[in-house]
Amino acid sequence: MSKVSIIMGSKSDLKVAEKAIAILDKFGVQFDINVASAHRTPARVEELVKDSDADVFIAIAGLSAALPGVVASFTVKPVIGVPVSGAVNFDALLSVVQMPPGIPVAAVGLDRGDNAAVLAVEMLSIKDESLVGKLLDYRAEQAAKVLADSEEVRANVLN
Ligand code: RP5
Repeated sequence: MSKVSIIMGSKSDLKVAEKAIAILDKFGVQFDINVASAHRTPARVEELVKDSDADVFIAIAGLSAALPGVVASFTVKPVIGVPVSGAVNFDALLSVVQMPPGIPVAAVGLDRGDNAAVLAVEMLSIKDESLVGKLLDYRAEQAAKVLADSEEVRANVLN
């Protein structure tokens, strides 16, 4: 049983998906992953979304990135859209963010598969208390890294 369904518009989006996978693995959250394109295989997208038992979808796409919005059209579960960077960048970003009223997609930044996964874990933590502690530990890890980085920079620059 998957808690999160990751759908990529193309195999070429895998590097961005891997950032999400690393976070989901870290939190021990089960996921499924597929390649399906809103433009090239729309029926497959519909099938994947309607057959899924996941609680949250992460849809990753570049260029005219219709995928997150199309995924959202087939479910009332939350959909997190990840725009993939390319030659233009605003194409995918605006395609994901500028959804019409009534069919929202929670957009993260360009290539931010990691943030999409953290947001998915935060959503799941509403019903799964065990994830709350893990999220707080993750925040503490990040704070410790900033402090360590500061000490390292000061040691290198001020001596
Ligand atoms: C989008 O077009 C995909 O999500 C990908 O980011 C981009 C390019 O796809 P490929 O030509 O690499 O398959 O649909």
